Amino acid sequence: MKFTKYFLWGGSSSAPQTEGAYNIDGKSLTVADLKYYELVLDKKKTISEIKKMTNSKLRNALENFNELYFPKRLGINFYNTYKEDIKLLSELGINSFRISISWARIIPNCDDGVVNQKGLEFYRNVIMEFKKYKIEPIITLSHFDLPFKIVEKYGGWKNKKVIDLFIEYAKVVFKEFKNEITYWIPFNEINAALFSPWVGAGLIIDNEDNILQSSYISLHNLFIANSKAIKIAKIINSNFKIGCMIASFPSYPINSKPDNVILNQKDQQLKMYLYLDVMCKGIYPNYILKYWKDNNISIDIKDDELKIISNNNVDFISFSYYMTSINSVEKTEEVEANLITLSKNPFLTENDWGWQIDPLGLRYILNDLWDRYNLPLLIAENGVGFKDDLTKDHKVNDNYRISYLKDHIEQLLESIKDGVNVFGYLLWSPIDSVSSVTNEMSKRYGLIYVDLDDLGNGTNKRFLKDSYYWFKNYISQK
Ligand code: BGP
Repeated sequence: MKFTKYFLWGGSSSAPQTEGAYNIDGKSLTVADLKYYELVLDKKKTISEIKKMTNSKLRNALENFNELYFPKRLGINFYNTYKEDIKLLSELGINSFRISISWARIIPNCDDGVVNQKGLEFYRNVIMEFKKYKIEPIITLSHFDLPFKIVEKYGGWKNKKVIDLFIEYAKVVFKEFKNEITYWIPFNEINAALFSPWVGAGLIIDNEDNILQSSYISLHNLFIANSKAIKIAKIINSNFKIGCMIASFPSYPINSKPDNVILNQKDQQLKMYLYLDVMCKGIYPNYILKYWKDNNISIDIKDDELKIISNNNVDFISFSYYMTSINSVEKTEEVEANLITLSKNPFLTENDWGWQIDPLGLRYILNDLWDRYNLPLLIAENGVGFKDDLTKDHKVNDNYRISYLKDHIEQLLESIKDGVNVFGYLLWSPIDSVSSVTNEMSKRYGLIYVDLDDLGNGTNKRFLKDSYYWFKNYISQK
């Protein structure tokens, strides 16, 4: 059995992790531009500490604006190298690529309606460059780079006014690219609002009396924005396909003890199903209403907002898949994943960051989501971070990455045989970029090596890893 010729083989990236040029051609600051490289100050910093934004960290970032190192301001300089990079991507043989557009490039002041033509021009050039090679661009409108002005002036996504500001931005982009783009994803990993409130919702942790409540309020506003974006998108072009995107955290009960099984079920509701139930079915399920009540969380949800959510659901589901975890009522060994802390499964191996490798988990989540929602599925991110060694003759022997990808793609194929409707597989990420959470370069996902280190030193040249040749050959036979 083969993949159909329409299957999207591609890659994924984000503006803050690749573009650089953070203050060029009219772009304003984003929440990503204010994350300095904390591991250089303290190697022992945990992911949970790094991902949080506090007032003292923000002050430090603003007061030492030019002294501290902020990796996402440089990215991999894609703003200037996109032509060469897209050429290398085209030679890989892929037919789709997911990029994100930075709101701060399009409407830098966020609330004055002034559209920055240079921002639009950059993305038009990038989109046309992909199209030149017959690579279908897939667009995310917000990938962990909320404009900082939204934080300063409105306090982040917990403020309902942000919904309309986002819709103004979305409208500009939908109209501009109404003939070029089919697939749109309004928000990357929308569940990050709960698990990583700075990048997901623009919340400063110590400004909130009840961060859990503020995160759920923000999430509700994100859901309204998602539905309003769908509504407006379909008016602009009824052929647009709009998808939601979550970070998937599939998990297994540690054993068949009923307490563990029910714990696992509750865990999956809060980590994954809630977001999909709202964006795919248009309802707030009872389990979340009960959870809010039990935890004294009060959210002002208006009837007309529920109506918007219920009337405007997504066309497809996209998700990132990196690892699975387990649930147990007893304490077990843990690992910090990109957004949350997860319990380790003793049957799995792991990468240098302790992220567990579970190809079968991909088949499991694909079947699970298809059975539950019956919507086409797109794997928007899958890959693994490793430390790579560049040899003197500029090669990277990354058999570990090849094994990872091969095993995952085999399970993807199994899920298609199971009857799952999955229409694409996007690698995170074909080209090395700055890590989303830890802001380091040495956590490399690419098939293309970028010669930059954690402090931005290096030639910034690109070199092809062994996995590049392997992947190219592999997909050409699929
Ligand atoms: C997801 C993000 C990506 C990506 C990935 C890997 O949460 O959507 O932007 O970076 O995680 O995480 P990291 O780069 O921190 O290893």
